[in-house]
Amino acid sequence: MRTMISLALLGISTLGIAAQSTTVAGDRAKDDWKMFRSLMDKDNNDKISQEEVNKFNPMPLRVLERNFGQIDSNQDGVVTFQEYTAYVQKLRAEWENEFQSADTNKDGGLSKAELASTKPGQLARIKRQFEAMDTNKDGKVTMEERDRFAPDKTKVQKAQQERTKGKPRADRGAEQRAK
Ligand SMILES: [Ca+2]
Ligand SMILES: [Ca+2]
Ligand SMILES: [Ca+2]
Repeated sequence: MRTMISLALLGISTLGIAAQSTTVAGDRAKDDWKMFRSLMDKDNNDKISQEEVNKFNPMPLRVLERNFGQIDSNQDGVVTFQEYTAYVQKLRAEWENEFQSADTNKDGGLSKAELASTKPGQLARIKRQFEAMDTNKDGKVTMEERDRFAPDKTKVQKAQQERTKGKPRADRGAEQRAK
């Protein structure tokens, strides 16, 4: 009799856990879905296509997440559009300065030789994707070429997957941080 009761109790509690995890999963999925829809569902049809996922650029979100304190320039705990705009403009100005000081012969473009004499972390994307960015193949990347450049995300992701394949997780973290 006692065994039956405890079995019955066990049954109830297992059911309880199952029901709970279903609810948790359901809630999480609902939250995630809301986010996907607001960020990616461009044609607003309550479906997310592979193309919509590929087109989504998570970079601004990461910038906001990582630099919230800096972007919130008046330190009132909220970021406004004005604060965000000011931050993006500041970043751009810094980047343009970097570009211009790297352009030692002042011809408006960066050659491989000019890039080679900058610090490793500077203008990293141009260094990494020089050939693809130099669309007119004149051996230098201009600001305009860099601005127009939109990498094929699926190719970039594939390349990243190839590079991280078989590596232990710790290494991967280090690589991410080094970027
Ligand atoms: Ca603020
Ligand atoms: Ca130059
Ligand atoms: Ca060029």
